[in-house]
Amino acid sequence: MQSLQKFKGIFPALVTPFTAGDELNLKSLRDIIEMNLAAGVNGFYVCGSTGEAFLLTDEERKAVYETAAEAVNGRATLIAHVGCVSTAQTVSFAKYAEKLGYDAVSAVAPFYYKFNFEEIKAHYFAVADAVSLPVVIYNVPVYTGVSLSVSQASAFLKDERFIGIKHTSGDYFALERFKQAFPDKIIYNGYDEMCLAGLSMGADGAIGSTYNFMADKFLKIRSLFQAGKSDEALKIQHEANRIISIVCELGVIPSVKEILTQMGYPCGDCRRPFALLDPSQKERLKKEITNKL
Ligand code: MN9
Repeated sequence: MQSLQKFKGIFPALVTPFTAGDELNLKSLRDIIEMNLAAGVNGFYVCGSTGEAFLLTDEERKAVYETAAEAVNGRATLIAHVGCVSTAQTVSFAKYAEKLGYDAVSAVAPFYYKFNFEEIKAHYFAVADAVSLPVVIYNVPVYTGVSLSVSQASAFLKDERFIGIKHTSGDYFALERFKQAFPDKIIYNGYDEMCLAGLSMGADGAIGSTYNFMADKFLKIRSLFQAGKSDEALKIQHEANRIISIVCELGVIPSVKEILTQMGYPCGDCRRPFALLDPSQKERLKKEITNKL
């Protein structure tokens, strides 16, 4: 089997910055990528939930894939999240990512219509059949309503084209079972606030929203964990979780974008229906997070 080493580690789920006029701010996107490369991240997850994928037009989504690929230029691993409700659209984004030289594609389960597992399976296999890139399943029950069981995950992982799962769930029993059943595959922890829990149950890496602005903390958590220093890793997780509590209270994506804006990477607002942060909330993020980073 191909070496999956390059898929391990800490991957920011990139935000999609907008201008004040609600256009893509591709300069900020490049700058955020550069700042994270300097921090030492292992790769990026492009156009995921954090990237407001479902609030972008097809053209915008393609422009984000394109800009990220150009900006990274082989210096880190790139995973394109190509998930859509429609199989044809998902396949078309996957082909686009392949053309741009991405290392893998990933997709949420098709959502909204409560598709049955056979339908979901056919959706993912259509992607795997259409491109020669490896596929990472994105298990995110909180958004899709689809929670993959270990036997369902096996339907994918036993096929070598499926190289892993991004598991955004508090079910660490399932994470541990995925990894135990498929030790050679890549399991990503999804919830940043439980990164250390994921690593300790066998995760090979983590993909997350807050890594956009504090990847350094999670790179340290991972290396301390690998060095057997879980107690020190937990201290950093506590520091991160002070921040994540506030971010979750005010809204994850709007807060992550506001913190980046305060750091000098203008990200604009999230797209409606996301609510705007008010000035007092922005002030709180500055005082309690940005000024203390
Ligand atoms: O990509 C993100 N999960 C979701 C992973 O968007 C559902 C996480 O990074 C969370 O935003 C974060 C805050 O709960 O852990």
